[in-house]
Amino acid sequence: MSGAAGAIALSLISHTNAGKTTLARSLLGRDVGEVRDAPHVTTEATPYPLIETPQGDALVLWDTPGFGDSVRLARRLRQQGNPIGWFLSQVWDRFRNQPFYLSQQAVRNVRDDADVVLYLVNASEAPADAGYLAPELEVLAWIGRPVVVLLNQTGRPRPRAEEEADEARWREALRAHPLVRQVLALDAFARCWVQEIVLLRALAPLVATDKGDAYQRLVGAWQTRRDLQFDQAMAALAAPIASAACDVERLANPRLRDTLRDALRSLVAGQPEDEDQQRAARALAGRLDAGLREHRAPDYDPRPRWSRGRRGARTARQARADAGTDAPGQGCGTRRRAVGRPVRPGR
Ligand SMILES: Nc1nc2c(ncn2[C@@H]2O[C@H](COP(=O)(O)OP(=O)(O)O)[C@@H](O)[C@H]2O)c(=O)[nH]1
Ligand SMILES: [Mg+2]
Repeated sequence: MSGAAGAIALSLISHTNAGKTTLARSLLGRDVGEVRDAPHVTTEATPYPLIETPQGDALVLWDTPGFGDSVRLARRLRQQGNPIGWFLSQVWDRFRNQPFYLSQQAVRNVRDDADVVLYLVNASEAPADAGYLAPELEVLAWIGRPVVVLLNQTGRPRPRAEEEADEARWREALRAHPLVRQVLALDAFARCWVQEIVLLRALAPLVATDKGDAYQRLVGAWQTRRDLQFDQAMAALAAPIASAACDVERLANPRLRDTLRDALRSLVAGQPEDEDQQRAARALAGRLDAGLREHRAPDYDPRPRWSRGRRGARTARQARADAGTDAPGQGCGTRRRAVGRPVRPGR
């Protein structure tokens, strides 16, 4: 291993329309490329920086056009002594031979740039129904980069046992392909952010030894970034909730002031609630809602913190101060408002 700065590239590959660009957007936290439910929407391989370190390391995510017409592609390649060399040397017409033209871009990207291939499959279908699977893995095997299969389109989170059964089914179906080193669930829509670090750690043994130190630094930087985002999100939630806990809404009839809790119980029991209490509850809920929107976490800045100068040194508290909001716990009383008719003294 070496301590020198390193660049590591992950290539998103799949059959066209499996969700590569969507997953790239989830991982990058911004809208890149074009997403559409149609084949061949992405037409070129594009690199996006995922994370960098102060030492100059860079982790890059490539979004690619992926494969089209895979069965015919593998059949044509099988006829060649040097399938990948032959395929890349051909000039495919961009319009008449679009699936081959775009597959060529994906193949070139894997051969020239990828350290590890992230190969997506549409896990809403059974492995046996995925006719593209065997030919595409055959093409990837000819290139020879390590492959991690990501189960995409898994749908809403389900009981863990069901998800594990799905993973086991795909692992079994992929057992015959030694280039597949891992099978992990990572749905672009339903994924939990904790899964990202699981994925990055799973890639560590697949990265070339001379890039190992750089990769470890990048994984550490990713974890730090996510921890910071988590803290910001918690602070953004805590402040308005603390304000709401101390908020007051005065009722028009002071005799009812102390009966709000009883009224809510009545409501649960199906009895009509007092109109003024309803108004008060709506006002409190409205202010909590406005507070949550107002206190939202500062927009995420994808640049590494060390490269952001003074702005990068902002803490969550400063960010809230910039937005003119209170830190959690400091809002009690300061944002208290009395809406509605004032209470007369002595009542
Ligand atoms: N349900 C579901 N749909 C997805 C997911 N990922 C992508 N899609 C949909 O699949 C279609 C193709 O996605 P896209 O990212 O353009 O695929 P690409 O051709 O592989 O880049 C779009 O309609 C996406 O909304 C996913 O994780 N779950
Ligand atoms: Mg795409």
